[in-house]
Amino acid sequence: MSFRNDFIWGTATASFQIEGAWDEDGKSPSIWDEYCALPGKILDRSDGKTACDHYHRYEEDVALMAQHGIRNYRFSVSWPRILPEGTGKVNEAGAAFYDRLINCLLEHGIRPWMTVFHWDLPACLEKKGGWLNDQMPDWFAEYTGVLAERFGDRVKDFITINEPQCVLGMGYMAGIFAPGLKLEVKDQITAAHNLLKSHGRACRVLREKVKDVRIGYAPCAAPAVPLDEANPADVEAARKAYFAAGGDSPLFSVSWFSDPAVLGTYPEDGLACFGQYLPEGWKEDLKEICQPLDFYMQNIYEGKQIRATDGAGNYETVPYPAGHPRTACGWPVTPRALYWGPRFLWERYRLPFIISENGMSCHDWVTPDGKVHDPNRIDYVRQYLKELRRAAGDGADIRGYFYWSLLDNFEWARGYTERFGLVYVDYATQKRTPKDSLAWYADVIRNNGENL
Ligand code: GCO
Repeated sequence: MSFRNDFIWGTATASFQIEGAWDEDGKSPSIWDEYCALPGKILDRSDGKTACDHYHRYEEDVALMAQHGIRNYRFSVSWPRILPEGTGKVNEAGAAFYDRLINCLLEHGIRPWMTVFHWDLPACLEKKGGWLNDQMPDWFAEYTGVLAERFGDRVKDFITINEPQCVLGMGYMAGIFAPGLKLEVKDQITAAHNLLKSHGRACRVLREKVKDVRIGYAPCAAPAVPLDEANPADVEAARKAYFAAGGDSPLFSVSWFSDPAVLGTYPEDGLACFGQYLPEGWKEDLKEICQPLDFYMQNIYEGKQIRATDGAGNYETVPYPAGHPRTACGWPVTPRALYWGPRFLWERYRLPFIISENGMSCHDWVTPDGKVHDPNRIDYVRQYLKELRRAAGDGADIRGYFYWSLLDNFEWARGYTERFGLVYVDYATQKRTPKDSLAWYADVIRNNGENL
């Protein structure tokens, strides 16, 4: 089995994690700028003030992609760089940076994939309530409209929101991501509904303003994987677990954030638990939330093993055994997640599917030969891609794969302690060193995955 001839091979980054220039050329603070300044929030007490200095070094980074045959690049826009007040006046210097970046990508034959929102909300909007404010869909639509008008002549692929589960689950419930809130479930549901309305509004704006636009949406998950693939009960149990939305909160659910956007309904089990908290008129809102999508995407790094416990649809999660392979940040290596996740998602949503993020953190460093040898990353990606290809072979409409990430970068609350990049970044000198995995990935792209 091969990947499609037009398979989309790419790499992904995010504005706050690589750009730096946190207060340059008119950019206002994001919630992550403010969160990093709070004591004890970031593991190594770092911040995104400089990050990979991509704001100034983008040409070098684009050239690295071009030299390795990478033809698709997923990046996000910093909302407070474009609209320092959240809405209203456009910061021309901020818009000019993205013009330069997009033009540079196109000059190198690289297709830009623009993520509208990857967590760096303008702090001034959070001060007005952020996702809890019912005006957020209007603010989000206005921001998206600026991106469409300014860049839609050259950018045709947009992703509305990256990982709604982390935006709200980590930022508004667990309180370990910016802005560090721990809201009650009613407010969680309000925020999630506003986020879904924002997604829908953004889709409509992009359809109206960008000719030939293609729109994606990128939730995340740790897919449920049947312990025994040959046991239909385990497969059914895994499918049920993957789309479950009940329990204490739906903010880490796949279906709570995806069913409304793709199917135009909230999941029944979630409604049974949380429907009481939905705002007046929520059913009507679903018409605005559910907009045509060209791609359903998901960020997948690991999976959880599920076993049926009886014939009545009950199941349990089976922990990985002691010593199971794990990445540098402790995530279990589970290649089958890239078979079962895409397969279950294709069966439920019937949309062309793209892995918007997959990759691993390794304990990388530059060795005396001046190189960075990362055989674990190569083997991880090889194994995961073979499973993704198996899913395609079994009928799922798999369209593409974006490796996370092009560069080592700011890993949110873990600061710079994790290195996910295909390119090593020495943060003291900003020197880039391509890792062995970058040349390997270039070869995979050249052969369209035939040589895995
Ligand atoms: C996410 C984010 C990325 C992370 C990456 C590694 O999926 O959490 O989209 O910004 O850096 O996934 O955790």
